[in-house]
Amino acid sequence: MKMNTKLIHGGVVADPQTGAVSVPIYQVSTYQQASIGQHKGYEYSRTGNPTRTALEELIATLENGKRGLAFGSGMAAISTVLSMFNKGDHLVISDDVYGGTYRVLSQVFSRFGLEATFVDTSEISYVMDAIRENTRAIYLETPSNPLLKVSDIKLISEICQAKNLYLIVDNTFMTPYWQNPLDLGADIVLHSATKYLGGHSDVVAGLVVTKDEELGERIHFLQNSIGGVIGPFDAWLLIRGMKTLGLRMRQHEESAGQIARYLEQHPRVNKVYYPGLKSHPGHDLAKRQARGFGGMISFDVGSQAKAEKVLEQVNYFVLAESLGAVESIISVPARMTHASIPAETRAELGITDGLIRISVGIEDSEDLLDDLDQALTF
Ligand code: P1T
Repeated sequence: MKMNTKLIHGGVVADPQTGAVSVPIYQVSTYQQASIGQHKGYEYSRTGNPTRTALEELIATLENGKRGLAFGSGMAAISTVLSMFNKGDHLVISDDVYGGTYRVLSQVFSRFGLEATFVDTSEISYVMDAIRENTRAIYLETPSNPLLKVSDIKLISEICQAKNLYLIVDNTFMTPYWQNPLDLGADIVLHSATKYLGGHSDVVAGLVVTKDEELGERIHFLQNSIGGVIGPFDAWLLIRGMKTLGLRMRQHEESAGQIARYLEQHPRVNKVYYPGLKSHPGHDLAKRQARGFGGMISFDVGSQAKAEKVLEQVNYFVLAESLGAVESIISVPARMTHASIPAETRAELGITDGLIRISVGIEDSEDLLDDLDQALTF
């Protein structure tokens, strides 16, 4: 099955009871047992729910993995995966990750003794140097949020294999439509499904896919123990959204390419970060390991005041947190999604106060270009 066919048919079969083509929303918390322990595969909806199962099978198919698991948010998915580790374990993680991932590691899991070193994982020597005796996993976000740095999944997976480490990849920006980290050697892939997978700014959700059953069982144990599961209605909304992922991703990318090229030659823009640009240091690697470049662009206009001016002047770009929706979204990461990263660290990373991040929607690209053109007049 090819990708667009998988999006329609993967994991989602007609309801055996009625033949309903759309997976029913099993809005139920518990299931009748014929006698103790005798049930039809479901006993309690934290442990499993048929609507959730359809979604979990769909994402496992899309990511070429063995087991899919669905959560109430991307952070619930990430936190559950991080709960695999023990006190005294150590992770090497991309320095340019979503602010919430940085926060949960530096302010929550650190209290339980999980150590983390944040490095630029697009530089392989930094990854090697950060590995310690107690390192258990490498965690990549590629392309990263918000600077779109590209890390070499295959090369890092070889390091992980040699050193017996797990490789975890946050594939939110690419989605399985463009990139399949498990095929490149990762053990676990995770998503904020709130973004492109849902695609319509109407659901908060997270997904995990494991390479093998054993890891899947371990994470299911943690999912059931911790309890951050997705509800049936949100699972259904995601399945519905994901059917059009291919159509949306192609449009996001086509418009993003046009906009990135426009921004690159704009005199008021100091720097553009988009892996699809030949000038991007990760361009060749992105071409090798992914089938597309995605719809996220960051660009630097030089100061907070100038960034604010752009944000005030745009009409079609919605000023908001989040990304990956049909509507274009604009934000200033330093003061929004990445505010929980200390200012000093942000400055070192290049997440300046003048850095603007756009999630290119599926509106007509001419309108988006005109909108940016009239907004870049500070
Ligand atoms: O928001 P939530 O569904 O809990 O997902 C967290 C998350 C995980 N990974 C990546 C790469 C993300 O971008 C996010 C959430 N990001 C935003 C809300 C944002 O605007 O960047």
